[in-house]
Amino acid sequence: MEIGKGQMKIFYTANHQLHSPEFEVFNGEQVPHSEIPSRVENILATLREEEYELTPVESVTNEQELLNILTTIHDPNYISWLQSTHPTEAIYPSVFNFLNQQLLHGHLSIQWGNFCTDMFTPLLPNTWTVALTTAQTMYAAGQEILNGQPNVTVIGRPPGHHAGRSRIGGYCYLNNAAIAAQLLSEKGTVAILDVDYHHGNGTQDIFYDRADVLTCSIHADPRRKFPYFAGLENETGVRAGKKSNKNFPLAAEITNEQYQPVLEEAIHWISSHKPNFLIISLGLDTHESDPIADFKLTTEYYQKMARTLQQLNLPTLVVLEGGYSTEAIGRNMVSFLKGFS
Ligand code: OKP
Ligand code: ZN
Repeated sequence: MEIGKGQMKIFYTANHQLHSPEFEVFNGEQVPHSEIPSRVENILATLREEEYELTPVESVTNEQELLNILTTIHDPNYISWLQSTHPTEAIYPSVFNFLNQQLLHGHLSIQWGNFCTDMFTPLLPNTWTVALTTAQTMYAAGQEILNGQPNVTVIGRPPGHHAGRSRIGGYCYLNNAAIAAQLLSEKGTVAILDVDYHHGNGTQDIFYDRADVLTCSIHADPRRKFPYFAGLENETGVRAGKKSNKNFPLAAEITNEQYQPVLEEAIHWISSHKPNFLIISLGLDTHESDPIADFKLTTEYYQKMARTLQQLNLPTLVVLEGGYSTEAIGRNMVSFLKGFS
């Protein structure tokens, strides 16, 4: 057994393949969707080859508790609409709501535009079922942490960090990291560090006015990359959450050597707030081979990244966000997990 395997419990969603978007719309054109089942299948196959023990979460066993958490972190109107709407085909938004009214009427492509911010995030017949299973997996992972397991990883889809309180997008529907953060926040202060290539705007939005959940994101500068409308340094939180958000926007083609000091600065910022729990939004789209991103991190670097995160010496819950090289994603995940000891 590899060092660290016993210290790390790994959960995965058993039904993720039921959510399989075919295309996204960019500038009026249909392009193949990036957030596809083979991402997670590649990770699971590689982990099995490496003899990691994997625990599937098959069904939703805490639905009421989950809904309580989901309606705390998200707009209850969004959650009840998502739960009760049963599309029979893929729904893409046609018109976006730009005010705060909750007028829900018309074709589902109009209703979806009430909650959705882009044309990359279709609502599919099984989206709710799969997203809720991933939510259950996050709940189970959070409970493991509360029961004293030092490190837990969740391999699931769809990702969550672009899902905000009442506006979602970027392939995300329910904010997975926020689900665990909300659960853990009942027992202490939580820090969420988002190392996905893209800014974690949804996570930032949900906790922007709260001091009990710190949010920190290292990402491509939004002046040139998705989500475009958030992720600058001057977004630091409001009201009770003043100074509880920290953003590190970065230039293109960042290397291991350039990334490492930024990661250390992020860790320093987190440790100065003395949190009790750490959640890592792990996007593997920072890898040099990623087809939609342009950082230059190497497979070996993820091990160093994990070791660096361990300097915080906190119970740690890792959740998969992005990562679109369906060849390299499994190796990158194994490299990251090897950094835990
Ligand atoms: C989700 B996650 C490429 C456009 C991509 C959406 C990116 C969503 C990233 N055709 N735009 O943070 O990895
Ligand atoms: Zn990403």
